[in-house]
Amino acid sequence: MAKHDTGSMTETLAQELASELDRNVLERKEIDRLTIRYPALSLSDAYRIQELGIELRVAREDRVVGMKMGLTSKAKMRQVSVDSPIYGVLTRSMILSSGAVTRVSERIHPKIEPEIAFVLSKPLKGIVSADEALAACGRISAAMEIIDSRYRNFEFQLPDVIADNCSSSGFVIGTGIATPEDVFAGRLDLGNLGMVMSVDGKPAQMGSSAAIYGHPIESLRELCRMLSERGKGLEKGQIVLAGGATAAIELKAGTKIETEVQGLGKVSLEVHA
Ligand code: OOG
Ligand code: MG
Repeated sequence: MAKHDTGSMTETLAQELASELDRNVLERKEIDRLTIRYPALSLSDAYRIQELGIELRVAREDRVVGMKMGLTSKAKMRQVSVDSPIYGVLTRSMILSSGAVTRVSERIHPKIEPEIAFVLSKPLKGIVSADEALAACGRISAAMEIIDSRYRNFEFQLPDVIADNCSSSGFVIGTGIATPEDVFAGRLDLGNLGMVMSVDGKPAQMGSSAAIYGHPIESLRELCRMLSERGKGLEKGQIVLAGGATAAIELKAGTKIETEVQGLGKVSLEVHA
């Protein structure tokens, strides 16, 4: 049997905690953060719990479609009092199409945040330059992520949120696209695009793509670096969310949420009870 790096935790306990969190997702139940019960939970343990949780979803016919970076902006780090970038896995069941209806009742205490998405046209792995990372992007789009921590009051420490697949619950990618050529040719200043997330037409959060790790492509490079530490990489066709540019806002029934990113167009969701 393959030997896994499980930090301080046994594989059996990691399995148990992955199943517990998986049930919380399915039953929309919140729990106290794991680090109350297991103060010694390491980052390595946490990524193993995340991995086992994704295996449970895949066993239910779900499929991995990409990765998300989290806590890449100061605004997000401040909101959750955790100050280190993290990554999670995106699966097919999380995909929403732009303009679609999404329901608060399918979740615990959802929030939404403005993001930028990359769809890779080539695999990407290890230590890569900004140009190499950009050249691997088939398209660049406006996006939003719905996050829904399985922890009470959205309160967690770094290992907790990693084990909980970085709070991911759903995401939507806009239909407007730009390409690496737009960036290389100077038509799109990817490192400083205005981003506005509106609720019922009124701006609720405003920021710049510069807030995402200094530049969204730096977030993609950092993801590759972090994945390579665990012997992993990104595959052709995978979607990458670079991380929220602003703090997230509560997802409220009866509202329409829209994000516009300069040069990348709009993306929206209708929120029902
Ligand atoms: C953690 C997930 C952070 C982002 O874009 O920064 C995240 C959380 O805020 O619950 O998705
Ligand atoms: Mg996010």
